Amino acid sequence: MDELKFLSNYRSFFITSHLSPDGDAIGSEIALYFFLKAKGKQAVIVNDEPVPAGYRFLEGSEIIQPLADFKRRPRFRDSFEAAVFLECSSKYRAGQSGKIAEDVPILNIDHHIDNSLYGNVNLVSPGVSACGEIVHDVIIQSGGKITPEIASALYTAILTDTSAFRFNTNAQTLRITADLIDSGAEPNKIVEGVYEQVLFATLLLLGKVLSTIKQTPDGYVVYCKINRQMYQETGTSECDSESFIDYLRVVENNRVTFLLKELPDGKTRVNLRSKNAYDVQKVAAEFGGGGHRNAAGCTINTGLEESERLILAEIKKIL
Ligand SMILES: [Mn+2]
Repeated sequence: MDELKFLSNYRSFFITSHLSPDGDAIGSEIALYFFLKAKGKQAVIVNDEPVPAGYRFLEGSEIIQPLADFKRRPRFRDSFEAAVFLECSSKYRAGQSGKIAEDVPILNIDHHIDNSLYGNVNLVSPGVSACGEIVHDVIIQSGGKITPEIASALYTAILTDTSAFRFNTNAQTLRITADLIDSGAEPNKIVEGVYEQVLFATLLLLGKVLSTIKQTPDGYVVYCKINRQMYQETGTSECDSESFIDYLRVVENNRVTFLLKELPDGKTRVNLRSKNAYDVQKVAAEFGGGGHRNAAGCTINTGLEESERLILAEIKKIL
């Protein structure tokens, strides 16, 4: 198998993932890192941004270097022979960290349906719940051992990408998850680490955001907006609102939910979720974004109000 050959052939690896890293990005990176180290390889994990607070409880999260730190190393460009991009549908998703690894052979491991197959080796499985599932399979197929640290990292990846096993979950997802528990992942500890360390200020922000909730007259579309003032008033930032979309998904009879976030440059970030066959990836793609059928995102070059109008018009086409 090409990906196994890739990981055996080179001695030193640059591991990275997408901007605004989530649990799948961080968990997959850490698991791959420990696996490569156990094989006697050199590896670094470099992301543009620091590890979000919710994943710092994971063993191995301290290894992840912000790009600025990595660049301070002497001859940092010569410190790796190959790169592994995790969870990046295009190499641009990895931001500046991805640029550093452009000239070395790339292994692209992902589960996004719109992956552009930019790697020298591409391991893309759109059907699986999380990139962490693919990393799990790679480790098993290489005869590697799932240590407790790897198990915890992969459990976190799958837990978060399925919103705690609420969607994208099938029997194989749960079989892998069961294996991870057998290998030392502690579900209670991980749930507490990921979901139950919410800052008080984040709930203050949630209160403001939920007060903007709207639905279309047919009830099919439910959405909220976040403006810059809400962050300022509560002392929070974008990353604190990551899970807010999940609160909208529970509204009865909804087909599509979205969250509009005003960015510092006045553009609007849109997080989209949908039920069943309603394909929000198509909606996101209209604005140059991407993702999966039931979870996607894009950035629109206008303010909140105009973006609301534009996105509602596109959603109408898929209902
Ligand atoms: Mn993912």
